[in-house]
Amino acid sequence: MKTHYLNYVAGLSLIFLMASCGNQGSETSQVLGGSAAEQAYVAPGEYDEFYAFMSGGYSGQITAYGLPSGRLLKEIPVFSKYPENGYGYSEETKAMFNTSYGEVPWDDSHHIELSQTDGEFDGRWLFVNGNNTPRIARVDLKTFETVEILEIPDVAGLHCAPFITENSEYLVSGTRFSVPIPQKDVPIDTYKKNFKGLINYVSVDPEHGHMELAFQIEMPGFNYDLARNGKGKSHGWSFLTTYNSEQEHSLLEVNASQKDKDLMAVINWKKAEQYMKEGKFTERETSYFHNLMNEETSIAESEEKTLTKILDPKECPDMVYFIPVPKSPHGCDVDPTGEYIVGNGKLSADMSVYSFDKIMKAIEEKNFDGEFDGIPIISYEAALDGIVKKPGLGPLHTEFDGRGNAYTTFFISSEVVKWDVASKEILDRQSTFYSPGHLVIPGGETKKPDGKYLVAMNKITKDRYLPTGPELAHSAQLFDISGDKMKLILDFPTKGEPHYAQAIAADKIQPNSVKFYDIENNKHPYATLGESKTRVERDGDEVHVYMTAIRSHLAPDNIEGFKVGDKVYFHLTNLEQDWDVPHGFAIQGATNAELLVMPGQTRTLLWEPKRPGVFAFYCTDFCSALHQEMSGYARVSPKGSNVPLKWGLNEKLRENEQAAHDFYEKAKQNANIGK
Ligand code: RUQ
Ligand code: CUA
Repeated sequence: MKTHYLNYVAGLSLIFLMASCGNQGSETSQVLGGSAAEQAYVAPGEYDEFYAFMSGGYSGQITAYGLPSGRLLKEIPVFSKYPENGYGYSEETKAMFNTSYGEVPWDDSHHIELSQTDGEFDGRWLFVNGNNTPRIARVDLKTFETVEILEIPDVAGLHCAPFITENSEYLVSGTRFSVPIPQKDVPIDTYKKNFKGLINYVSVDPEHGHMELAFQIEMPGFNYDLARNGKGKSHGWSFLTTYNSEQEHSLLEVNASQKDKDLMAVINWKKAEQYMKEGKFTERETSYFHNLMNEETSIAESEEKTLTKILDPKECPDMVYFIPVPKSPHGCDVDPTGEYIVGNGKLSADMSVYSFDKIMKAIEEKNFDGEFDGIPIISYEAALDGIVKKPGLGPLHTEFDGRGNAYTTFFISSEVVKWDVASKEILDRQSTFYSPGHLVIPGGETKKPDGKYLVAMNKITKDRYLPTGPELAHSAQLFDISGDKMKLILDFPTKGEPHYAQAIAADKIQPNSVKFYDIENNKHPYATLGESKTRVERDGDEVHVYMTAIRSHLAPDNIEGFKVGDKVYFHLTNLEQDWDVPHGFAIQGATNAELLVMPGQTRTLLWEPKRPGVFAFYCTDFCSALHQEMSGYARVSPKGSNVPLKWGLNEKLRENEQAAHDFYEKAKQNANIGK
């Protein structure tokens, strides 16, 4: 018996292992014709038509690419500290990493969701989940900076997140792992009795984008995997796939794959709102952090919250239902009309497509097939619209082109398959190299997809690029989907392990992009708004340096009177009011990182000098022809010494504003030669 069981385990693993190498060989050196290359070509100086925002997976970050060129435009740090610009190291950004577990410098980010208005991307914000220490982050698309992180309490592995509703009312977020709630010390084999899963509704303030945990729904202890919200006619409903309806806690690979069907949760969130208004919730004590960048001071502020509101489906009838989905479902996607919901069973030979109208009818007629924990299970046949027969192996995710077609990735058979949503007929299939996870079509999850391109995000790279040791960059593949057949037009490497991406027309973001921060609005308490105000102040062991940067000098640039054991705070204000002129700041012996300060912004680096001497500091960003001159010295004396504080650029300039002005004008002219 035991051997038999183990063989079964080995067999299953093999299917997935084989997937990764299945397509190697014959097709790998497919040569692209000239016309294909032209389609992805964006000439020097030209802009791309779309932004694609890719999650970083285990990098915890987001990258922005241009489509169709596949050019990397920017890496946006979100959940991981980023010494490249001081995010998470500067005093202003440290609080973004606060959680109920203390400072957490990393996470695993999977799903990008762009804000929507009336079911279309509006280009305002971008949300992304942190899996490991459950959190949701918001990036402001005016500045491409992370401005808010909200922790989600009492969940584990926030994979099923942060799926947005059609007017950005909520970010729906389910727990991947069920856990004891509230957390307690219990034997793991009491799973069935003690473990529960929470589905979280995080509201988004329509004006400022601020997130708040509105309510949590306490669900049976399954694994909640992915979700989508209804749109148009199905607006007000959420659909979430689950696996492990077996409620096993070990060797899930086998034990959570026993049942023929798992369950998709169907939630009427308008009903949930009504129950919230009626006060049908219970409050639970917990702890979670809300970190928000103060727009005026540009300093992250952190607040611990201690209460959540829970809705129990047993007390709230007509709020939650289940529908059976064949075999370990993963993706769950709603078409642009809001009528069709695609449930992809990873181990199922077919794909089930459900009809929203039929689901509503089944609910009305109470066409149920029993219940689970008091939650009615809608009859599979009653909810089903139709089946896509033998589309491929290992279906994962589906997006839509707005012309009635769906595109699904198949991990095991390593392909993208195009099919007709209404007729379920398969129209085309193209290999990907290799084993795609998610795919993205610009606007492909909205009411109005821009069905021109499709990007498959592949999990395995193997022989697609020059080898770079054991680890290869993950590959993305761009297809032209404007014709009947999909056409591969570009391969490009990505950063981290992109799970999902969303792409949006550039003209929804580009006009609002901030070029520099208005220094008039800089309300940072340690800002130095003008070089005449630069100074150094001591308060016990703390020393505050009010420093400015403008091409091509830091002021002050000679500082004496630091002592071993001091905590020196360099508050650097970049006085530039021009696009693309950040200044950097680095000092020898700093054990954190550098600062990269945007024009008009103030950022602070803590330096704790460890030994006496004279230490150089300098600007790290090649900002002008005289960038190399942009440097200075800090003199450190032994602890207890009485060397007085002294600083300057040039004493004469500090006293005489006109002389200073002339000097800087001249300096600017010199510096601009090189820019
Ligand atoms: S998942 S590769 Cu983390 Cu969205 Cu399916
Ligand atoms: Cu400022 Cu280089």
